[in-house]
Amino acid sequence: MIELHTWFTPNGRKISIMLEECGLPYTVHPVNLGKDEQLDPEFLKISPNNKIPAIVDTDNNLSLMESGAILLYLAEKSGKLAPTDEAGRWKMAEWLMFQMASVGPMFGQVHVFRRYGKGENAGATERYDKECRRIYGVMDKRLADNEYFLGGGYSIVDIAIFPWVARWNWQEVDLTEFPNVLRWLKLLAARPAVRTGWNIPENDQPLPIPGEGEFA
Ligand SMILES: N[C@@H](CCC(=O)N[C@@H](CS)C(=O)NCC(=O)O)C(=O)O
Repeated sequence: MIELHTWFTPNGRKISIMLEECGLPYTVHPVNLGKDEQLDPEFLKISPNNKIPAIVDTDNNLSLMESGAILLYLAEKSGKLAPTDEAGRWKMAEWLMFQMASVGPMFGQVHVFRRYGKGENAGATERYDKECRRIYGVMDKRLADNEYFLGGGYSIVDIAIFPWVARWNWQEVDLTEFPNVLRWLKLLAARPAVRTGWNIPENDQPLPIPGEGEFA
């Protein structure tokens, strides 16, 4: 049984979506970031960097922080959503690192400066907007030649990137400028597991899909 410690943020949603997709049994332990529950000494024992998501696998008592590591673990445990051939596994490592090092940190800064900071720091807003749009361009090019991020099909890489792109409205990005990303976003948003995972822990932040309205 997987114990999932999470909140309804892009990094948290990666893992609830993965658990819904791979079918492993799990329980949800909400960590309310608005109440600083990520700083609770009990939580720090499983997530020393005081961030969600984190998991405990009660089958072997292993605890893990860092969403990329958790996705790899769950893929291996379930035998799902990761390529098994050598080249495919390295492409998975490559694009997963791209998500962890570029998409997450840079889009996160856009959310801070554009949404929460209301554009008050013009220099930072411009810097991260520019980098965010550059990254959208990289993803659009990749998805022009591939239905999903990996040639072998739907994988943990798509799951890692999806919750960040699904916040295109917070980033004030016009997705019609990135038509391949838009196609891919709609493809993933149509998956029942993605919609269920988006709403864990239950929240009032619907999933906005351009041209298709919002889904809870
Ligand atoms: N690299 C980490 C980042 C995790 C992260 O930034 N989590 C945020 C929510 S999306 C968090 O817990 N923030 C609380 C804090 O920084 O105190 C991962 O991918 O798991």
